[in-house]
Amino acid sequence: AAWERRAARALIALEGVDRAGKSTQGRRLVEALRAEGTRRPHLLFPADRTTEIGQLISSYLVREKNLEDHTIHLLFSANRWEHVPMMKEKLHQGVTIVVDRYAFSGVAFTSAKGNFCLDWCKQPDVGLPKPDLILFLQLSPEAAAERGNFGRERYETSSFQEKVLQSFYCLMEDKTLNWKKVDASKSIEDLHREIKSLAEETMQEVQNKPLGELWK
Ligand code: NYM
Ligand code: MG
Repeated sequence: AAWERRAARALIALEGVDRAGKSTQGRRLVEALRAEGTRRPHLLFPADRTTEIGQLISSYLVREKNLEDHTIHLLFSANRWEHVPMMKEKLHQGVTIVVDRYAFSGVAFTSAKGNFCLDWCKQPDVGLPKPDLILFLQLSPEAAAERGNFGRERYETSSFQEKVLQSFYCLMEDKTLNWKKVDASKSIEDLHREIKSLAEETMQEVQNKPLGELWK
């Protein structure tokens, strides 16, 4: 419908290895957009640990529970899909959504385990709302490890994160998606300014475009 296309919405995903600053930057971006009068910008964590599926994921990450590798992959995807009706409703109302991780984390982390092809990893997330902008917060695994709190959860080792980074680079070769790399070693403030201007640029551009479907 015409009203859907007129809505000034954008779906913006923040991606990167652990400790790159995605959550900090996500919060800062939503606060800044809100302060400048953007209508109800919304921050979402698709690795939302509060739902029933999210609680299973959480107990896996903190090593309370072991789950088979395909199973945990599908649970992460299910955790995104359970948010889709709400996301679509908001986007159609013209609300901008910032997601702290998305399907790209799903693919990058599972495929880093080896024995998984990228294509299998992508399938469960095919058809999700397509981000208008994917901000890749680039930080070396060594620099990430120095930021503290590293090594408590599953996946938090430099050697695994290095493999995750390689998987992200494969995903970034897809030119049908709007990837923008940003240098996450910068100060929080400088990085915030860069991210905010990229987000605002995207919000201007997508004003009249319909919502796309990921990897379709
Ligand atoms: N993670 C996150 C996955 O393995 N697959 C996914 O689909 C998503 C969204 O969960 N190490 C991993 C990456 C992180 C961990 O995420 C928890 P966060 O954003 O650090 O809470
Ligand atoms: Mg984490």
